[in-house]
Amino acid sequence: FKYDEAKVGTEKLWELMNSYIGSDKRSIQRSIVNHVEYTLARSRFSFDDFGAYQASAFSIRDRLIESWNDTNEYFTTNDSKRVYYLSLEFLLGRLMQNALVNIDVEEPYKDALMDIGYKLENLYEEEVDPALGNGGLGRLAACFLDSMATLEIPNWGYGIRYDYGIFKQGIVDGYQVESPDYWLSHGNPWEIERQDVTYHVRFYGHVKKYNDGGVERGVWEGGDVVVAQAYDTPIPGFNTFNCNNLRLWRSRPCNEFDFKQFNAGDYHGAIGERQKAEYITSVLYPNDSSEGGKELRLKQQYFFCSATIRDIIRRYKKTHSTWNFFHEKNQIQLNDTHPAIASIELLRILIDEEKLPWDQAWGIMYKTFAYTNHTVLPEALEKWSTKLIGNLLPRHLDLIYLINFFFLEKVKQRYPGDNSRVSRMSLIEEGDDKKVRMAFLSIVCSHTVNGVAALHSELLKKTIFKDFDEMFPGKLQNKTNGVTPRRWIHCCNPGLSKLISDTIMEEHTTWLTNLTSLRELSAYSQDEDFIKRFVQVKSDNKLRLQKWVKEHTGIDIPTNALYDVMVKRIHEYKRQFMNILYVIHRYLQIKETPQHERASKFVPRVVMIGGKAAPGYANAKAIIKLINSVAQKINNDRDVGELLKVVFLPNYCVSAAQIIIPAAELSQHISTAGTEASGTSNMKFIMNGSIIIGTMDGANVEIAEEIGAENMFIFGALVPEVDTFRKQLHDGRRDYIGSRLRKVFDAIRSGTFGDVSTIHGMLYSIENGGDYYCVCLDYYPYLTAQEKVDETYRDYPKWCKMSIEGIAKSGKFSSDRTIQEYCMDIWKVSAVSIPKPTTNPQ
Ligand code: B1H
Repeated sequence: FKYDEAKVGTEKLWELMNSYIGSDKRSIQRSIVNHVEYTLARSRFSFDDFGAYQASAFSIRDRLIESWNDTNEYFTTNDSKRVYYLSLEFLLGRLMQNALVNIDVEEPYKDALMDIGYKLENLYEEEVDPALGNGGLGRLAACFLDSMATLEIPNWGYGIRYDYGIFKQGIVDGYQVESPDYWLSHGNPWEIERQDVTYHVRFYGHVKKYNDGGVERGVWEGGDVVVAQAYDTPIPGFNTFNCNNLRLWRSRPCNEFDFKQFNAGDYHGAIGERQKAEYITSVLYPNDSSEGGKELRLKQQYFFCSATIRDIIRRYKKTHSTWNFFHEKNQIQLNDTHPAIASIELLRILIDEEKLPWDQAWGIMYKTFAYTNHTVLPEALEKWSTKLIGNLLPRHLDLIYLINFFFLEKVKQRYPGDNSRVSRMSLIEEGDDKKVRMAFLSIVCSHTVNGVAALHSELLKKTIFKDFDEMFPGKLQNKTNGVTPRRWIHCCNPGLSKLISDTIMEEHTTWLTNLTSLRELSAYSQDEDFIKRFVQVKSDNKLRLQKWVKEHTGIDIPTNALYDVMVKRIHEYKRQFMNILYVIHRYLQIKETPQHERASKFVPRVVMIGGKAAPGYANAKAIIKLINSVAQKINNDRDVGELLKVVFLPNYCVSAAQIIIPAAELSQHISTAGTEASGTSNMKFIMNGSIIIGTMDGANVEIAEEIGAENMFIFGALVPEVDTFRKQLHDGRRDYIGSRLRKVFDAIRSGTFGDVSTIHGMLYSIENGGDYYCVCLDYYPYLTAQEKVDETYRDYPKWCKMSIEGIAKSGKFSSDRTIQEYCMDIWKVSAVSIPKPTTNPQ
C-alpha cells in the first residue's frame, strides 16, 4: 500500500465495520447460523441446545462489541472522566438474558429462535453461572457495573479472571462437600481475549535506592516476573447504547525471563517454574468475611492492581502529556481493602518511574482513590505481615513505612502528647509479627471513605474508624447499597415485571430506571383484581421453585404452604443457627399438639435454608449438617405431614437466587445487630414481594424506614443491647437459656436428629458464656416475631398488603440510586451518552 491507498482502504474498512446488525428476524437468524457454521464448525445435524446457546451468545456478543467499541472510542475522543471499580470479586451471574434485556432484543431473539426450533428459556439454562465472587461484596460489584453502564457513566471494572470460581457445594450425608468450579471448560463466549494487552508484573527481588536532588527514589530489580493478560467482558447498559467494559487479568509465564534456566539444561524444572505463574489467577479464595493472610492471596492482589494501574496510566497518557489532570480524569474505587495495594503501586510508579516529586505524587494518588469498607468484623479486616510484604513487594513496604512516618507526624502535631492515639492510629500494628493495617492505609491514601448502609457507616465512625473520623471530619460517608432491578425484578420475575408495567401503565423501560415510581403500586395494595394477579404471579413462582427443589434435592414440598427462605453465606453472625433452633422448636410444638388442633394452630410452612460455608469454617459446616439432619427427621415424620417441611437448598448461587427469591413469601435477615454491614438480598426479597423477618441491622434499618416497620417482622436487640449482653457474658452471666430453648438443645443432644455431634462444640460454647452472636438473647423475641408471622399469614389479604407495600416502597434500593450518590459525592463524574449509531443498509 502507498499511503493514500491505505487511507482509502481504511475508509472502506470503516464503512464495512459500521454496519450494525439488524434486529429483524432474518438478521438475527443469519448471525446465529453464521456462528454455528463458522465459529463452532457445527452442522445442522449436531446442533443441540448447547450449540444453539453458544451460537446465540456469540451473535449477541457481536452486537455488544459494536456499541462497546463505539463507547470506548467516544470516551477517548471526548477525553471523558472515567471511574475504575477495582474488585477481587465480580459475581456476575449468567449474562445472556441480562444482555438481551439491556439491549432490548429479548423478544426478537425469542421469536427468531422459536422459528428455528429453539426455546430461548432453555438456552438460558445452558449457560454456566460465572461465579467469581463469594457473596454480597462480589454481587454488589456486578450490580454496580450494570448501573454504571445504564447511567452512562464511563466506567471500567477491573479484577481477576480466576480459572476456578467459588466452589460448587454438594451435600453428602448432610455434610457440605466442595468440588471445583472449572467454569471455563466449555469456553466463554462472552469474553474477548486480548493478546495485545499485556503487562509485566514483578514479585520479590530487591530495591536500590538513590537520592535524586533530595527525593529518595528506588529501583526495584530481580525477583520473578509474570505476565498479566487482559480478558474483556462487555457490560451493556439498559436502554442506552453505552456499553462499558469489565477487564479481568489472567497470569501467564513470561518468556523473556527464564532463558537462563532453560539454558542450564533443566528443561522440566524450567517448565515447572513457568507453570507457577499460571497459578496466581487459578482460584478465588472462598472465605467470605475472613482473611487468611496467605502469600498467594497477596500475590493475586498485587498482580491485578499492578496491571490495572499500568493500564489506566497507559490510557491516560494516550491523550495527556502532563500529570496535572490525572485525578480529574480518573477516579479509582477500592472495593474493600483487597485492592488497597493499587494506591501504593500508583505512588511507586509516579515516584520511581515517572520521577515526580513526593508531594505531587502523593497529591495525585490521594485525589484519585476512594475506599469502600464492607465490614466491621475484626476477622475480616486485612492485616498483612510486614515480613510478607517486605519479601514480596519490598519497595511497597518502604513506601508504606514512609507514608506512616509522615502520617504519624501529622497525628502528633494535631494531638501533642497523645501517645496512645498515635499507636492506635499507626498503619503498623506492633508486635512480634508486625502487620500493616490495610483499612487504615486505605483511609490515609484515599480522598473519601464510605460504609455501605447508614447504620454501618455510623458504626464505623463510632468504633473502628473513630480516631480517623475525628481527625478528618467529613471524610467518612455513607452510600447505602442497592441492587439492579433489571436482573432482580425484570429478569428473575417476568410475571411481576409485567404486572407492574400493566398496573402503573408504564413500559418496563421507564420504571426500571426510575424505581421510585413503584410507589404508585401502593394504591393497589388492597385492590382485588391486582391482588388476584399478584397472588397468581407468586404461586407461579412457587411452583417453579417447587420443581427446582425436587430436581436438586429430591424433596417434595407443597405449594400451599408459607415459603420461608434464608439464603446467604453460612456464618455464625448471620445466625442460620437461630433459624434452625426455631424450626426444631416448631417441630416439637407440633408433636405436642393433638392432631385435631394442629390445623388451627399452625400455618403450613416450608423452611428453606441455603448457602455455602467457607471450607475451613468448622462451625458453619456443623450448622449445615444440623439443618440437613433436622430436615431429614422432620420431612420423614409422617405424623407432621405437610405442616412443616425443611429443605437445605444446595449450591446457592446467582442463578439459583433468581429462582428462589421470586418464590419467597417470608425471608430471614436475622444477623446480630451491628454485624451485617448492609445485606443486599434483603433488598431483592422486598422487591419481589417477600416480607422480611429481621433484626435492626445493616440495610434492614433503612428498609424499615422506607416501607414502614409495620410491613416487616422486626425483632431483637439493638446495637447497645448487644454491647450490654456481651459485657454481661464477659462478667460471667450464664442465666440466659430459658426452658423452651433448653428443650431444643436437649432434643439435639439426645439424638432426635441422629448424629449431629459436630454441633456439640457450638452448643457447649453458647451455654458457657460464648454466645458472642447473642442467639439466646434474641431467641424469645424471635419466637414472638415468628408467631406474628403465622397470625398475619392467616389474614391473607393483610399479608398481601404488607408485601405489596414492600415492593411499592423499595425504590430507594435500586443500585442506580447508589451509583448516582457515588457520582455526585465521591467521583464528581457525570454521564456521557453515546450517540445512537446509524445502521448502514446491509
Ligand atoms: C462483605 C466481605 C468480604 N463484607 C472478605 N466483607 C472477603 C470480606 O474474601 N475475602 O477475604 C470477602 C468478602 N463481604 C459484605 O459486603 C457484607 O457482609 C454485606 O453485609 C454487604 O451487603 C456486602 C456488600 O456491601
